[in-house]
Amino acid sequence: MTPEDMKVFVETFSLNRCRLGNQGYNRVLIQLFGYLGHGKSAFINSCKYVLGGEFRIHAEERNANGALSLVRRSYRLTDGVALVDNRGLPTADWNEVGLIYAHLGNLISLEQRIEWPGNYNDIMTWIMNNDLIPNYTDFIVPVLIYSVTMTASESEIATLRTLLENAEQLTGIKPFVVLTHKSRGGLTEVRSIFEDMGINYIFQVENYTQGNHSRVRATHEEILKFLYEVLKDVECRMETRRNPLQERIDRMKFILDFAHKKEMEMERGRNHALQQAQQRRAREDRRCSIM
Ligand SMILES: Nc1nc2c(ncn2[C@@H]2O[C@H](COP(=O)(O)OP(=O)(O)O)[C@@H](O)[C@H]2O)c(=O)[nH]1
Ligand SMILES: [Mg+2]
Repeated sequence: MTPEDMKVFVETFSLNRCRLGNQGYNRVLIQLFGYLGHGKSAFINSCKYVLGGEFRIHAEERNANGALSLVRRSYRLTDGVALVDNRGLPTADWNEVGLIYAHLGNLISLEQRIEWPGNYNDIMTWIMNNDLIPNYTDFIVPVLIYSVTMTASESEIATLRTLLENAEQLTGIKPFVVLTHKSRGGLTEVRSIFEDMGINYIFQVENYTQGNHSRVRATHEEILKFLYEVLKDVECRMETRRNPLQERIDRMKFILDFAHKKEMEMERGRNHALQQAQQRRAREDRRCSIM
C-alpha cells in the first residue's frame, strides 16, 4: 500500500461502512496520553499537517515545564476521526493517574475546564456530574506519546507498564505507542522497552513544530502509517458485535474500582505511619522513665 493509498483510506474512513454498520458509534476518538512535554500537542499538529497540507498550530505546544492544559480538547481530523489532547501526567500521584483513566475512558466530557480533584470523593463527584450527559458513541483508541529523550529508571518502567496495562483493560485495546524526538538518540533502547511490554504497534517520529516544519517524507509517511494502522485496527474490531453502552458501563466500573483500591492503599499507608509514630513515642517514653 502506497502512502497515497493510506491517505485516501484515512480521509474516507467511516464507521458506517464497517461490515456490521456503525453499531452505535459515530466517531473514532484517538486518545493521546502520556507525560507532560512529550509531544502530544505537537503530534496533533503534525497529524493535521499531514492530512491538511499546511502547517498550523491547532493544539498549543508548551515547553516541558510549562503551564498545564486545563481543558481536554478534541481536534477533528476527518468527519469520522478526532484526536484528543489529554492532560499530561505530571506525576504518578494516584488521584492524578486516576483522573487520567477517567479521561481515557471518556468518562469526563471534552472541552471542559478541568479542576484537579483532591481525592477519591472528588473524582466520584466529577464522574457522577458528567454522567448526566453520558457519551458512549465514541470508539476509543488509546495512544501513548513517549519521548525517546526520557531515560526511565526500573521503577518508572514498572509504572509505565501498569499505566499501559490499565489503559488496555479500560479500553479493551492494547495502546499504540508513538515515540517522539526520534533523532535525539536513545530510540533503540526506548523502543525495546515497549517491545518487551508486548506493544504491537510502535511508531517513531520527529514531530513537526512551530520552529521546524519543513516537509520530511519519512515523517509524513510514518504519520500516515500510524493513522492507517489505527483505523485498520478499528475496522477489524468492528467485525465482531459490540455494545457501546455496555462498554461505557464497564469503563465506569473500572475507574470506580481503581479509585476505591487506591484510597484503601492510602488508608493502609496512613495507618501504618500512625502505628510507627505511636511505637516510636512508646519507646521514647520507656527510655525516659528508665533514666
Ligand atoms: N524536536 C522536537 N521537538 C518536539 C517533538 N515533539 C514535541 N516537541 C517540542 O517539545 C515541547 C513539548 O511538546 P508538547 O507537544 O507541548 O508536549 P505535550 O505536553 O505532550 O503536549 C514543545 O516545545 C514541542 O515543540 C519532536 O518530536 N521533536
Ligand atoms: Mg499538550
